[in-house]
Amino acid sequence: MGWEDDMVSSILRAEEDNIMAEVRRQIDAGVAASEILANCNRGMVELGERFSEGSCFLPELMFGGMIMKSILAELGPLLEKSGKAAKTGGTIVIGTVEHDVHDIGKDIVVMTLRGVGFEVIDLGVNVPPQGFVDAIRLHRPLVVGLSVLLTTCFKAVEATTEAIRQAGLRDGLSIMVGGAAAGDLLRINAGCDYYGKTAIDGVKYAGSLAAAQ
Ligand code: B12
Repeated sequence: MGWEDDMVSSILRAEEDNIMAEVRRQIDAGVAASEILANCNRGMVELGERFSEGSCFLPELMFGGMIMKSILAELGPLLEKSGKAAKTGGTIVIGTVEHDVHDIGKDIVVMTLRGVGFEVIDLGVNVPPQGFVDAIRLHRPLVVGLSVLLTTCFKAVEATTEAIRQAGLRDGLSIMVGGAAAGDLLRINAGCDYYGKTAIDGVKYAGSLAAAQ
């Protein structure tokens, strides 16, 4: 079994010490932070599948979340470091939509965007539509990012884009949506401009908009 599979099984067994030691070993060996994160993500997806089929429960999801937070604390500075030299420019407002408290994927998007030089206003989780509207008025971003992990929160995505439109802020603003529950159908139904499957997709999209300015 390679280190990649070791990481996945450490997440599934909630072996935080093992996985943190492995993360540090891979950093020292020069493996890219994004590659390490992609493997951890595989573990989280499998954890979610076990939860939905009833072979693991909420405490396991919570442990998985806590381990991912520790991993992000270790890898975040590496993801963000490259941004100090980069000059992508532009502001991005991002948050997890109302009634959804999942923030690990959003945090990865935030760190990766900062890593390429964007200024990112992170609104956190459970952000009501008005929270996005107020932040757009204040910061005049190039892009707004919506993260959604629960299918029950699709309505919150729609309510957010609608509130932005009603506030007269939609023209010239790009809205991207992502997170495990998101997809192209949601993008279309909620009137977003772009669906990003991964953090890197979101960064590429924002980068292409910044370059076109
Ligand atoms: C950890 C976890 C939790 C933790 C969250 C901890 C935290 N701080 O975030 C806790 C325990 C709190 C939790 C709670 C719940 N959870 Co939960 N959770 C998960 C789990 C296992 C992992 C999520 C995760 O962090 N993944 C890792 C990150 C890196 O992946 P990601 O978020 O998808 O992000 C990547 C991309 O999607 C993308 N991305 C993310 N956001 C954005 C935004 C933009 C703009 C872009 C471009 C890209 C992008 O970038 C990231 C990196 O590439 C998932 C399983 C899964 N498949 O996702 C279930 C899952 C999301 N949870 C689920 C459920 C049901 C719940 C609960 C309702 C359980 C309950 N009965 O209480 C509650 C809801 C709480 C709430 N109101 O939000 C279901 C949702 C099912 C559905 N279809 O709606 C899932 C899918 C599990 C399952 N298969 O059943 N959960």
